[in-house]
Amino acid sequence: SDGARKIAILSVYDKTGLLDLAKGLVKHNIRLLASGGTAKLIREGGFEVEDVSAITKAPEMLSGRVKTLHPAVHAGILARDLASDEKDLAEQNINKVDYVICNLYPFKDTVAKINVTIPEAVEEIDIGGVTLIRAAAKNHSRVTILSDPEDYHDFLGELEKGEVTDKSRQLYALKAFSHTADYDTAISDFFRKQYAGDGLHQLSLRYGTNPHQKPAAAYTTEKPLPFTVLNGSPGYINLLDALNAWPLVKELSEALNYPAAASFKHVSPAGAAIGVPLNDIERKVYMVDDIEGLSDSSLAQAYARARGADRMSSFGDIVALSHEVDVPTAKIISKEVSDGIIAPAYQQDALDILSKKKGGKYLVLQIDRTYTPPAQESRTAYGITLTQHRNDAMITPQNTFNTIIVPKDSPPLPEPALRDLTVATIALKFTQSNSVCYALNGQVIGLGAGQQSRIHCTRLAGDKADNWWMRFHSRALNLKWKKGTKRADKSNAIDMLCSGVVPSSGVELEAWESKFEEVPAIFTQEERKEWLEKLSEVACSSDAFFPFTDNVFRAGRSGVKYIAAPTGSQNDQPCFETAGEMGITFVEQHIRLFHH
Ligand code: 93A
Repeated sequence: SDGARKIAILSVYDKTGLLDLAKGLVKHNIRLLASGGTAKLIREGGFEVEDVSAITKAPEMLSGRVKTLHPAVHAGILARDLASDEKDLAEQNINKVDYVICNLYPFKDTVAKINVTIPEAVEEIDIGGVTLIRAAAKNHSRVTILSDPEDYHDFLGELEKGEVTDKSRQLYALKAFSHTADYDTAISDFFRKQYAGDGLHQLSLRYGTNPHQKPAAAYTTEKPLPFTVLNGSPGYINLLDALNAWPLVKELSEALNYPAAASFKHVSPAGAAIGVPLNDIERKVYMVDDIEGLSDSSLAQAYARARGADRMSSFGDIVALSHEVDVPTAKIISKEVSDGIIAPAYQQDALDILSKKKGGKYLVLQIDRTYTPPAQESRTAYGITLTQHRNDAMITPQNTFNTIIVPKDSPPLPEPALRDLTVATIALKFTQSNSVCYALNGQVIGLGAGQQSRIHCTRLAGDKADNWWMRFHSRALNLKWKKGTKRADKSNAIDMLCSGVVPSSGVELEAWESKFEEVPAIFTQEERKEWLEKLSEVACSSDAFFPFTDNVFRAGRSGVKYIAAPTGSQNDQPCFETAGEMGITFVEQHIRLFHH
């Protein structure tokens, strides 16, 4: 036998560089075995090569579906330098294979063609090649696997020097494993589209972030999608909103043992709340005083609060609710401009109300409340895959806010403060960073999201909290609207009044005034100051430490009495001292909560 001669098996679809490689192998007295087309080309190039069938003693069959699939090939590749393996080979008269050169049928190119049929795609599913590659890569401690023609040159260089190093075989194996993984992903992607049907494992989306970003889809690989579409059809940003809003309300509801709601826009909450009962003034400010059955629905009150926090930002929101959606909640939503909803269940009557919204196109998603995402999450940015452990740190009133730094020897936080810090902090966990959130009465009252500097978050959130509170001023409560003024126009006009941006003259003033039967006086500086001083007991949370004392000062101006923030800034001490001087309780929150 010529057992001493090393053996290479070649089976390549892409025949680039094949002859140069064959030449190099032959030069080193390596015995070449190749599948049909590969052997033919090498032979025509003038190099000595045998057909794989020389060792399998079986012809290629089924029009090429079985070429290299044979124990003579795979035992030869997989055998280790073990006595028992040697014995097995000897009994079957099989020689060890030392080099495998293989690349696969062009499945990706084939399915990229328009109108490709399933039988055409099926024929491009490489079986024997993948098996060659996997077997050789598995046994890389002995076998070299070349799956990329670009590696031939360096490989021949190594052969020339003597032997292929362990390191090279490892890297070739790694490339081989990545190659087959990528190949299998392409196959499963194709069949998911063909067979999964819309909704089970994948969902076609109208478009991506923008209308020109097509095609777009959402999918899972192993388990089915954890939500179903009960009405409408989701867009890409709708899903980003829904899949951030749902875990927020789930966590909030579990942390505080209350139904919870969130109102999302552009992947950050505009509001989030638990169902603390509403008083009459709140009902009016949140425009829900006409909702039947509101007092009996904690969930409806949670949404009224979430939507009421920042009505401007909530325009066209994605709603998330922690509990089964009832009729009062659906009625509130039906009056608002909203894009969609995600919840674990719907009462039939509530679903009927929602399904009529937006001319029947209102998006209604039902999420499996038992769904837990995998621990590891990945995404790509500019073609690069980034992967990390999911942020599964839980924020709870019991465990998160125990380290009170200021005042010294402070008693434990009062229940409402603990509740509101929990609301603010869980909201931040699902808000684009940087972020700062103010909360009161079990709801967000001001949230500053996505600012590059912390003080801008603190100001933005503070200004929103101020604006929210101005809406409770008797003047804002008793506006005389012109008949037919729409809800959204009312919210816009109130926002201008409350944030003090009504111009003193011109068409913009006229436009604003046209909404009223009786034009309200704008707030003077003094009126504003006097009213804002009444805002107190506010909780404020920050997704990372305060770099400067300006944040503490700004928070204090909007009635903040409790601050929770991570520490670690050079200015921690001055921040603590400032809080102490302002009568603010400063709680160390140990987990940084950036979110992107
Ligand atoms: O249809 S296969 O999955 N059956 C096989 O046994 C097999 N062995 C190698 N295709 C198989 N191959 C593939 O054939 C290789 O991955 C390579 O892409 C191609 C090379 O065929 P040929 O040498 O006939 O050009």
